[in-house]
Amino acid sequence: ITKTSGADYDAVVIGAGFGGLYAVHKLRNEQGLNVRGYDSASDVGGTWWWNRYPGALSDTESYVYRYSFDKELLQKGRWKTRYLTQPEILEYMNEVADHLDLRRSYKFDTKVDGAHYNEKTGLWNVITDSGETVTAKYLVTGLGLLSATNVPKFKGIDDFKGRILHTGAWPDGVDLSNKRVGIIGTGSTGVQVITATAPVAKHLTVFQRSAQYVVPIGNTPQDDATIAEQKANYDSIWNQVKNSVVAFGFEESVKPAETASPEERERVFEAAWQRGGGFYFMFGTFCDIATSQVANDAAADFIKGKIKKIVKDPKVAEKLTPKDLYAKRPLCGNNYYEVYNRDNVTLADVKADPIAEFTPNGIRLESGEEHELDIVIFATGFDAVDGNYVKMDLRGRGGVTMRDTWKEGPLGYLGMMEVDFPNFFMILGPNGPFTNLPPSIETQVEWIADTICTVEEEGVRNVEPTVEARDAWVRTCREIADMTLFPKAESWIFGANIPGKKNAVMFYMAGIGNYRNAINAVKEEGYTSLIRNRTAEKV
Ligand code: FAD
Ligand code: NA7
Repeated sequence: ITKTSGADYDAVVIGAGFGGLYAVHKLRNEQGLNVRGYDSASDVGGTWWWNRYPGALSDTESYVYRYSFDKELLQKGRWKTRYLTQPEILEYMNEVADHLDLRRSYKFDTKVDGAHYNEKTGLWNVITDSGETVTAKYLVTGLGLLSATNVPKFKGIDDFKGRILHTGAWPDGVDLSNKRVGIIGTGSTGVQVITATAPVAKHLTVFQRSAQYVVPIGNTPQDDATIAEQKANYDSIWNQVKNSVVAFGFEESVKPAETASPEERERVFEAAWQRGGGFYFMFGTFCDIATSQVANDAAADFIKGKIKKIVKDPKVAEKLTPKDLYAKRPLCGNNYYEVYNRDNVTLADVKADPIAEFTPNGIRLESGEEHELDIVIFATGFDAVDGNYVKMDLRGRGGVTMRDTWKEGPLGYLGMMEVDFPNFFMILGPNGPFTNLPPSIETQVEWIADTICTVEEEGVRNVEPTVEARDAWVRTCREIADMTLFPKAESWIFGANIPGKKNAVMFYMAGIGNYRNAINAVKEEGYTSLIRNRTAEKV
């Protein structure tokens, strides 16, 4: 790096999840930069440091929910089941941090309140809540796309005498046994925490606003022979993953359901139901479930049929049956619908009878029905993708704020850069790939590190995308999304879960293989879409 920049650090990295940790490794260990990392958490792990709720696990298969870049780490990997639980992932991330000696570059328990680009110095001023301000030439953000918690406001919440918890900020030492527990939310997190809580709580009341399509997770034990085979075949496994669509370690189907016979559809869906896995059910069965109404209806009808068979009380089964498309993040769970056959579980349909208020003893619905509760768990999700960016006081050229830049919805070039934010790189920023995330994170961090290396070699003072390139990328993401059914379902993928948030495309939905080709082309074409200034700017 040009040591003439005069900055305290060559790069500041925010976040110590999969993204931030790999960025610190690439920039510090491989490129020799002087790097400072921050995280508001007390240690490494990101998502897996914060989300300690009962039942928390990844639904990406264990052998591909990890970094691929380090063969030694891959061979050391330990797992017992098809999916990794939160404690196992956290342990893995600690192991990575030790193995690569990453912790010494971090300040934990430190939130970055803001970062301002100074055009005179060409540096970022990074302001933390510990009162420290540092300067850096590059700002790399791994703030997490499912990280800023969404805590809906309810009337009377301060009067509630019990305890309120959010799954995404779960404290240690919570005991749900023998308690009257309420869970608000039935997304991916809700499904996990509901199935884990029902067997231990005295009573569980689920407050469901949207009924969901949930297939079995199939978290089977993995025998040594399977694991040894996965480890022996990592080169071909990662090659497949990085050239696939959703990067989940299975071959996506190439067969359309539209033209399959009813018998074949039934056979394929039933096999997927027995196998388990939400992304597999949506993308491994047929190739058109996310794009064709006919195929989508077929998959949805199959799941609706299962609900009817599994849930004993027809009234409860009806409440659990979704009315909309099967076009949100695909969910899977451990005997999810069976939970509602338990005597200690009540389903409150809060779309039909909304939550009116919290009372000192629990939650009262608009009908007047009151549920007495000791603990209420908010499984209400996140202000996804841009949430942590607009929460920060992030200011680029001329003091322009990210909040303003994204007021009509988040933009972003290649999911990594933004106009008027020089020397600024996002990991999993808006309009990045919608996949199993570690391989996409690696792809982005490698591209960011390559870009920094190139511009440093060229003696560039600052780099940012052109408006044309950014707008074209955003347009491409919109066009691809519009080819799918996803924009027609209301979920966090398009910002629909946050009251007042503008509906916007936030992902590149053409898959990791195409994404890798697109960003590699930018590099191979000599970064013509990036403005690279070599001289001091006129201010
Ligand atoms: P994160 O892990 O979210 O890390 C971001 C970090 O940045 C956090 O530690 C946060 O404290 C820190 N931070 C943010 N803002 C600031 C600030 N201003 N100052 C200081 N620190 C800050 N993905 C999958 O691919 N498969 C799965 O099965 C899967 N399951 C999931 C289950 C749950 C419950 C959740 C919440 C997410 C899941 N995800 C899954 C998505 C998951 O977030 C990603 O896979 C991955 O962990 C993201 O890593 P990251 O480093 O980008 O962000
Ligand atoms: P999600 O998928 O956004 O789910 C949140 C749930 O909370 C969902 O069922 C919401 O209902 C419900 N919700 C949100 N606000 C309210 C209010 N005000 N009242 C009642 N119910 C509400 O978040 P998750 O954490 O489950 O999953 C997000 C991702 O993180 C997931 O992909 C995993 O990878 C981890 P709605 O559907 O909006 O009607």
